[in-house]
Amino acid sequence: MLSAVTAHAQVVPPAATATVTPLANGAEAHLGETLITVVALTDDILRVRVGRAGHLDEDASWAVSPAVRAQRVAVTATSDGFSTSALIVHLAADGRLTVTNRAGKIITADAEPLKLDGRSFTLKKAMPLAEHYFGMGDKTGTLDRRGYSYVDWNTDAFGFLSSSDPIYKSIPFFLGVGGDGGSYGIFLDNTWRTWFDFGHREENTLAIGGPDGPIDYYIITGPTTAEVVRRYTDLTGKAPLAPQWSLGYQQSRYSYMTADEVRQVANRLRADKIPTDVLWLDIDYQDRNRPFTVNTQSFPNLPGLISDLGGKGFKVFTITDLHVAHLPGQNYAPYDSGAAIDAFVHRRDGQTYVAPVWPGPSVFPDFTSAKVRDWWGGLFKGEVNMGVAGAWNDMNEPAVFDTPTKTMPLDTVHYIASDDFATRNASHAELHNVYGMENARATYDGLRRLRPDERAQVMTRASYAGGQRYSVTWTGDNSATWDHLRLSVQQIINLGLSGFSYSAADVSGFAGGPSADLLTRWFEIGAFYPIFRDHSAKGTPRVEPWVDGPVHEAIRRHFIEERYKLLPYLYGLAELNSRTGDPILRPVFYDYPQALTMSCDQSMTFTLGKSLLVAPPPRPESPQSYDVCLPAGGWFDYWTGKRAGTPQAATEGPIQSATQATGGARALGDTVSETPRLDTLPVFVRAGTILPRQAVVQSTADTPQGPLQLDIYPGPDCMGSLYFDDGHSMGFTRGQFFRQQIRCVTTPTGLKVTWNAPQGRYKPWWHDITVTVHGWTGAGKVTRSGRSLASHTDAAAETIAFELATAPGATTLEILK
Ligand code: NBV
Repeated sequence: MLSAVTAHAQVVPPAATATVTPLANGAEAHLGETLITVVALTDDILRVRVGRAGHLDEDASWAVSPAVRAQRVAVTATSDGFSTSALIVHLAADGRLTVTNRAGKIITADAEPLKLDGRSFTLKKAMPLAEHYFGMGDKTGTLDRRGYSYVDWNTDAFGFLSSSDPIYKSIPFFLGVGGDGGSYGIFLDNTWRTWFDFGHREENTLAIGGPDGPIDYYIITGPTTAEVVRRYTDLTGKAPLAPQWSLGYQQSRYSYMTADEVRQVANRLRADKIPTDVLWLDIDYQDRNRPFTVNTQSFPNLPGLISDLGGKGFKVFTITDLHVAHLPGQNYAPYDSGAAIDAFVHRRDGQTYVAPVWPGPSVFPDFTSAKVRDWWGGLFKGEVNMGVAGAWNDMNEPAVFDTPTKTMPLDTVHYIASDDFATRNASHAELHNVYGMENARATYDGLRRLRPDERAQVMTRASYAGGQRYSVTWTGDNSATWDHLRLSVQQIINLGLSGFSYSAADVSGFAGGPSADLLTRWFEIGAFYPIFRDHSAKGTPRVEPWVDGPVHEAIRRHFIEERYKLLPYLYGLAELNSRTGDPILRPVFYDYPQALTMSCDQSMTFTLGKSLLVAPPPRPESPQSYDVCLPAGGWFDYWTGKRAGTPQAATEGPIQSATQATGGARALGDTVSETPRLDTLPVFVRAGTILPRQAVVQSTADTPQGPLQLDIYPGPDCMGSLYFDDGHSMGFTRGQFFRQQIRCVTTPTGLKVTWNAPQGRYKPWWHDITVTVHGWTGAGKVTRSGRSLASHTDAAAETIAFELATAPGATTLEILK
């Protein structure tokens, strides 16, 4: 039976039988009027395009650059398709597509032939029982998308629930994980209102469709999940390396209403020794909510304020919404200069589209025109001159007041003059979902042009696939509930798998007011978010770290400080992300595929990089004990530095077996039982980690006092990397960085630690290094090139520690029993 979504769909005329024709880099099939082409961009990435009336739609994209789309790899033709070195592609007589690996295991297969009805389309894919689905950006629901359906339509979703859909972003990309052929992803590059149904309406059928737009999708194969995410970001772009200060703690409020209030908050943060890097100014710093203005009554000297704050180590982010106040003839430069170049979106009758948002009647820049983006980016000159560090683009779904659809009419006319699109008018129905991304792109490019040697950062609310090239994001107007705290972790994990490595959720919840316990727990978990920002709505109780008294403040400070200690590790992850696309915050199965089949409730568990596993209570409001399944290989407790659990093979008792063996030192993972306490959060370190940390600073503007700390947790594949640069300029692109790999191997006599020669020309802040080896019992002796180094063991802590007075070049140390 046809589901409701596809009730009007018709099967492509049954008389048609495909003839498969080889192409230089793929194959094509003609089915009556329909043309299906499959080409191999690489051995692991296929692009599938369907032409409805014998020819393909325009080959253009907001997400995938022309150079990437032009990539091709040689293929071998077969009777019904082709093969690459990794994949075999079959096109059946009815046009159904099946992709297998070279061993013949199915990666993804059409369950039914494509259905077309006019411009609308439905693709149905097989949905093996073992497969689970992730990605799709900030979508709500659960971590796993199986059993849910979603619509991609960027929506201002104030007060959204964990079942609301659609919300702010449209990232039409998902991963299938757990199937026979390995992990894969499908990215539908269609900006119209599309939908994805993961077996919700029709059991075990994955259906994808839309009313219009190109049928143009990429099959990205792994077989590992990490390879799929890396390849998805090869297609849609890597996030630029963030400034280091953006990894610090950030304090925001809608709104700090006056300069004095901002100073008070800043002073209290410093007085209470709450490390903080960024303060945010929301819409009330502006004159009557007009973008690119300042309310000089309440902020009489904004540049002076920013400079004073800078002196105390704070950066300032200001909000600049896209809606320009409609103020013709009133000397409002953003309107006048925009009108002069016809920069605003039009109504169907050719008039400028005017609609109410924060400033009152407003006009909307046509961000799909390169000329308009340039103009918009140039408007940030004032902010840059004031010393603003980053820009916040809100409301860019775009949100419009007083209309039931919350956005502009679908027939509003945008202008496309950009990238390799044909220059043309286009409806809002086509461009709605990319509007926010192009707004952020205009802002980002503007900031980069205005300050060419500084890294730029833009925080956007709405976006599309590839938006990570221009912006970081947050999950919008969440609420101060335990449910939202839970949801935030799942959203940030899925955003990371969807290219957005840098995301935040408002710590405290935007709407409502958290209990003291909820706020404290949110600080603890937020301290491990990629972007850590406390933000709350007007009219709600205040939620700065101190609001519930000294006991709560001390716990919150402790976690904020811990984040600052971890900055060398976090910044290393940011740098890795900029090259590979590996998310900073990941689902456990990203690096440990066995986690997918573990018995514990893993819905709140995540890893930061491969080495740290953070395991909040799966029901964060509940005092009940819970189990944490640690992947095989061995783990240490981050807080005590001691081994966590015991190998199941070695002992019974409180430790239960986890999953199937995967080889390695500890074939079976441990299960650790945790009893929630408000002042603690279980965090584990992978055995085989060399973790760099630093002394606490009050902001990244301060130089950490003391040595670089390296904690070695011996285990399989033991390694760590050091990455340092100046944290803010583009110097790292010209060799101004410091990179060093360190490895360790357990030997019969102890441990061998090898430093590779460092790369790059940057001199980091540290001179000496304190090395602490964990899991060390008994006496020990450290030697470097045959000479002994002073060391001390701590039997209670099970460590041996020593100092290196000078940063080692290529060198090997031995720590002997
Ligand atoms: O600019 C005000 C708020 C902002 O604080 C929030 O983070 C955004 O998501 N903004 C929405 C507009 C009004 C929300 C009620």
